[in-house]
Amino acid sequence: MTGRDVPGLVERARVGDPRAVARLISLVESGADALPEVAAALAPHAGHAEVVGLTGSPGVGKSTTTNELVRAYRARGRRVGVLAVDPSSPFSGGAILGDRVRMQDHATDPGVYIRSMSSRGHLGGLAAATPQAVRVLDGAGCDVILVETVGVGQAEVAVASLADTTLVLLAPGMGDAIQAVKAGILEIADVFVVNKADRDGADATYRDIQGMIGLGERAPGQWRPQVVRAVAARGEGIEDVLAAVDKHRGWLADTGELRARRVRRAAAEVEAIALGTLRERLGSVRHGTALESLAEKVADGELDPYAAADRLLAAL
Ligand SMILES: Nc1nc2c(ncn2[C@@H]2O[C@H](COP(=O)(O)OP(=O)(O)O)[C@@H](O)[C@H]2O)c(=O)[nH]1
Ligand SMILES: [Mg+2]
Repeated sequence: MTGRDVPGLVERARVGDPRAVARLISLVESGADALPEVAAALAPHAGHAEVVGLTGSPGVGKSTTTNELVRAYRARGRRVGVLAVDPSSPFSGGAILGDRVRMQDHATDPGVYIRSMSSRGHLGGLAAATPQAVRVLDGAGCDVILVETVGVGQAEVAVASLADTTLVLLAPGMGDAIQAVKAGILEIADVFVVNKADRDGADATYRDIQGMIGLGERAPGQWRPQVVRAVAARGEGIEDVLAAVDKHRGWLADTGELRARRVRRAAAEVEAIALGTLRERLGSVRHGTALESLAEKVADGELDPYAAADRLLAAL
């Protein structure tokens, strides 16, 4: 492709040029052909940022909390990146537009980089683009990267596998505590934030979730999810959220779990890339002869499918 000076873009991003950061994220969003080059240029600069995921039902207060966390981290002098990921939205409207407006608080702060990502226009899908976008922000010198995902099920799990620390937001009266357990969210949450604590029922939600955590079995030395109350709309409880995140961070570092998580994450990423490549190659075989002729043999009972698969892989 012409005019794509990836190493140059990475150099500019590293000194805080927001246009270079934007360009790099666009490159990783736009698809597979640019990804290897960008990833290679970023690799020496990765691994510095603390990645914090925020997830929970729509309307629970993720963006409001993210906005307040940005403010709090900036007050500590840290550079912050925000990725607002909305896998449910094929268009960039609705919630994401609202997020953009809210995030205008930080629009002129050079220490903050904010990007919304929807599922629109991702060849490799959000699941492939988001970790690369995190790498871009990491390489660009962000100390903290907040990843907000509107989540039900899969998306939440995806955020958890991306983040060092995962915050799950709940709000009173949404039956969230119960839903959380059903959806397996208890396993991914490092910190629960009972937001909208100004509303009736917040204490009950707090008690519910504490009760659920109490029921969970935990080996000695394992992390016990923290539960924090907040009124994000008024900036209340944000210091407590930060304290819980820091505590988790300390635990990650002390136990070696930070590296273990990152290795697991990298393994999943490498595996996904390898499988994608493999699928592409198999696809190209399909139009040729190898898969087709093997398939004919299997269909005619001349070969069993396992032997055929072995032959197919050997031919690659
Ligand atoms: N009462 C109350 N409303 C809140 C609180 N935090 C956020 N909200 C409101 O809840 C709505 C949804 O918040 P938003 O941050 O966009 O939720 P998201 O969809 O999870 O990102 C907005 O109208 C917020 O102003 C809170 O602590 N208390
Ligand atoms: Mg939001």
